[in-house]
Amino acid sequence: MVTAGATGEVALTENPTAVGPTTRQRVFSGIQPSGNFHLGNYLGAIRNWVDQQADFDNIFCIVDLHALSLPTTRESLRANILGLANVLLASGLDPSQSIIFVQSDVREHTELCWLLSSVTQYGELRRMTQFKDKAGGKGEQVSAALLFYPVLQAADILLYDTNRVPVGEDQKQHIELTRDIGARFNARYGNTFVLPQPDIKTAGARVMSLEDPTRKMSKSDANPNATIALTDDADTIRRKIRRAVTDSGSEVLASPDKPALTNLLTMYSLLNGEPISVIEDRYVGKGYGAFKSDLAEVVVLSLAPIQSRLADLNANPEVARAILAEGAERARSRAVMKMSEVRDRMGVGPGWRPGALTKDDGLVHGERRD
Ligand code: AQP
Repeated sequence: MVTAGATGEVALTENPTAVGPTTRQRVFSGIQPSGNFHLGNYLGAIRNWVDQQADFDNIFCIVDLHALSLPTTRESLRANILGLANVLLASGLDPSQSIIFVQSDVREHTELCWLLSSVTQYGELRRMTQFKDKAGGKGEQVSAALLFYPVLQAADILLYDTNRVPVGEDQKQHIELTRDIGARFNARYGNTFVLPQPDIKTAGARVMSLEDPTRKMSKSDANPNATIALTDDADTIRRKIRRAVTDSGSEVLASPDKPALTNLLTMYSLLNGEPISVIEDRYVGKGYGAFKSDLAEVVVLSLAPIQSRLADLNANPEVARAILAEGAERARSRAVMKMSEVRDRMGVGPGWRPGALTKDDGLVHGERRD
């Protein structure tokens, strides 16, 4: 169904009851506080969130529960949560336009995850590429959370009647699974969830490792030279780009047989706004050295303002703490309403008791949470 929104935008929703004609489209996306945020996270996700936040009703979530799917410690998780909040704010997320909160502050995510597991197939989870990649070689030793991760992700998204999920290419399969889970629930229990669309930009959707252009740039890569961290200083960025692998030959061209150069040219183009063809023309006959050294300066200059704001925010952690606390309140008020509807549809919750109050009476979890 297609509806025109109050601000003139076109809303595409498959659950007409959940998003009305005067509502802006809802955007939800999450990011794990699992280490060093890199240029792939920025170009594939965060920058797109910032660029389009004025157009949508946005919810951005620091998904700490997802980060538990790989080994971590209490101290590093806490530090990473605050560090990530500061990265998001320094990159331009604006709490007056977007709800920014920590997943574990809204317990409805985990409750919905369990309820959705009843309409999720084990085979679907086992086939997820990210599970196979991250579990690779570890056999039976990986955490069950790694397998279950996409169900929690489906809960994160469906809980907020999300229309669009801006993500990098690596998350496309998980969003498709979210739609399958939501559709199965709707078929069994009646129209409850909006089925979201992935919002994947053509450029930057998959920034590749500097060490191996067949693998995506990833926080959990053991080799720090494979990624450009958003916190890398200028000399580190220059060194990493200088030693980044290149393809055979010496022409600066983006083509399928030049995956390393294609990756570097894409970064250059996304950061300075020039089309790849213009950049290719500039380096005809100049070789990889000149191109890499200019690319390093483009990256350094692009990250400098973010790093300067990040330094201020890191020195004032109370700013992010207050924003996250307020974001959790706003997210919770929406999640509570939705969970009340979901429990009622499924027949769990207080509805079985004679004379029990219903969601319309404001009763949730057997207690009032207004
Ligand atoms: N290399 C990438 N290129 C483009 N987009 C990327 N994203 C991640 N890597 C790239 C996008 O960043 C958002 C947040 O990702 P995440 O933290 O939830 O987890 P991830 O996708 O698993 O990212 P990482 O960096 O690989 O983290 P680890 O190693 O901890 O798993 C998502 O929108 C993702 O698409």
